[in-house]
Amino acid sequence: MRTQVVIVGAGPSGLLLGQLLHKAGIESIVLERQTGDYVLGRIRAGVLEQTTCDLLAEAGVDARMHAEGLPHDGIELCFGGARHRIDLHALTGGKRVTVYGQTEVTRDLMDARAAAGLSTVYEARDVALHGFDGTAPSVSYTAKDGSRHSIDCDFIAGCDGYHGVSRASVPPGAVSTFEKVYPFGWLGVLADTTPVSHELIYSNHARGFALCSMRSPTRTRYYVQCSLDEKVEQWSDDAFWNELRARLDPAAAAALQTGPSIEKSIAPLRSFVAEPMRFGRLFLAGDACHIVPPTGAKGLNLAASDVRFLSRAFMEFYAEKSSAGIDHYSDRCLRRVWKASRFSWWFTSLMHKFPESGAIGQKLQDAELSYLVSSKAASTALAENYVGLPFER
Ligand code: RFL
Ligand code: PHB
Repeated sequence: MRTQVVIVGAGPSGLLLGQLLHKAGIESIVLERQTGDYVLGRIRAGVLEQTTCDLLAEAGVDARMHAEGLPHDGIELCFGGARHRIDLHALTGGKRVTVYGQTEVTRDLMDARAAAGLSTVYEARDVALHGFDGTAPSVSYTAKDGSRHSIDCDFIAGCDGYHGVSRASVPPGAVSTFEKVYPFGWLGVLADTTPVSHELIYSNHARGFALCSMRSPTRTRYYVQCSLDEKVEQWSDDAFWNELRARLDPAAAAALQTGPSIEKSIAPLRSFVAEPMRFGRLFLAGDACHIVPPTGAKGLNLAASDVRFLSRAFMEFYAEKSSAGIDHYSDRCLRRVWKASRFSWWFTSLMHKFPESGAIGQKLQDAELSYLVSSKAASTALAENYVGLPFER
């Protein structure tokens, strides 16, 4: 078998790259370890920056997002028993975010790929990358029926997430990693209830952080900070709702609608960056080379920004015979990655209870939050990062 680009991983990064390349007449094959249903069952991100929406439009998969996505012009910060609105739209000269689940983005991309008759190999086992330090790379895998295959290609795109094979295939001496593991996780619940507010609420509370998000006007996604040793089975629905209610202001607590959970899971929080993002003819994108804690809603958006640079680099290579985009890929991505990592770390540090920082930690957070909502300069800094920084060349 031969194709131009082998894409490892059919998460949002891999599928979006495949779709953009297809639009540009570049062939790809996607290899995914899991089944399609498994990929769709992972409940993850919910907030899309305008630049991510624009890229979905460029890929031709924006119809349902426009019809069903919820434009949000602000977020609310809750602390000291009251909520304070950050007017994203006014503070950024008219920018906003769109609430549309990663599951839906993935479904739209899968549908588009199937409609175009493009090849995705699900349940591909033992994927192995070969020869990416030379000019003739290839990728081998074992198919569902047990047969072994090899695909020759021009480039390999490693879009296989944090635990994938792509980054792990790079010689350890060629990559530098930077990591911070936070001493807590997020317990998330999905439920068919009416959102407590029409905008997202990020709450700093002495009991710990809480976030009220949503997927639609009738489906909520809520999170509470939990300790790392807690197990999801220990959390009944009632215990979750009581804990969430206790971390909200009185008006939100009174308005909170509860119901049976559809999904419940615990996610650890980490900041992680691997540099560089290119190794010869292997390019890493998305969670394969960086993880941000979810507080700033940046993970999926960063994945999309990598894919934007990578798709353009391949288009330049094939259409203009120029390797400039390929040569600049890693630097261009990393500038944005570090800024989003900085923002996600800052917002996480501001909003969570850190077991070791004690009473003074809470007082300092209270002071910063109070400054943040009363200073236009500070609110603007939050807003312009939240909606997504502009692209640099
Ligand atoms: P993914 O989604 O992990 O997909 C990688 C795919 O590669 C496959 N794979 C392999 N395939 C073949 N061979 C192998 N050896 C393979 N190893 C792995 C995997 O099965 C998988 O299908 O990475 P990708 O595509 O880079 O996408 C990244 C996003 O998923 C991630 O950044 C976001 O979900 C992060 N995130 C959020 N991002 C936002 O922008 N906004 C948010 O509001 C937001 N909220 C969140 C989040 C992540 C969360 N969790 C659970 C970590 C909320 C949560 C709770
Ligand atoms: C979500 O809806 O899952 C979500 C929203 C905002 C975040 C993180 C997660 O910051």
